[in-house]
Amino acid sequence: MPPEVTQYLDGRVRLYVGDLTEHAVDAIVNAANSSLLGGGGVDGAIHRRGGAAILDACRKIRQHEWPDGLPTGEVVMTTGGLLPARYVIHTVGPIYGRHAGKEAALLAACYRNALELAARNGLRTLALPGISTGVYGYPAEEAATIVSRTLSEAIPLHPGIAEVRLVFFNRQQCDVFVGNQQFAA
Ligand code: AR6
Repeated sequence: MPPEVTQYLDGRVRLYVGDLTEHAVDAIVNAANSSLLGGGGVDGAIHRRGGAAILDACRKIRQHEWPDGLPTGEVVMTTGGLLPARYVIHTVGPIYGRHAGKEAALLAACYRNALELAARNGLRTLALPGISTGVYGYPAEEAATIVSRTLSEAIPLHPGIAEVRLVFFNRQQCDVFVGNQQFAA
């Protein structure tokens, strides 16, 4: 795993460059789509490396909890299968420009709800990708502001969560985040 780049909020937020699926944390967060049945990007990587147990669990969630698909901003949790992470928290980010001005609120909801679900399940370490900043077209600069503000509010509410890792696929994405973040001092 590549080394940590930098940290915020007394080390409770740490930035990494590399592959999210390599992180041995309590849960990694998947930037899924509402079908929960897989896709490209980080979603594809998680299902490939995590194996069939994740897809099986997603199918059951569709059957029993969300027959019409997981709504944008909501979260569900499954096994991590063969991943080094114990669990996967799946969320659906907003598609940029498709939510009538509610994109920022929906992106914030993904991060806030993922932390809440993790805390409710007693998880202590989490790793998240740049939700919506790939196929879903969210500008990375805007996402950085929203994510850093959201974590600044949410992390103090969950004393049990020791570490939130933000994992960027390459150095450039990480640099954009650092240049646009607005973490509380
Ligand atoms: N590790 C870390 N970051 C990654 C990885 C990885 N292995 N792979 C991609 N990224 P995306 P979205 C980065 O497109 O925009 C899927 O098909 C990537 O560079 O994975 O929320 C789903 O099924 C980008 O910065 O997710 C949905 O249909 C970020 O992860 C749709 O894409 C998110 O890119 C969701 O689109």
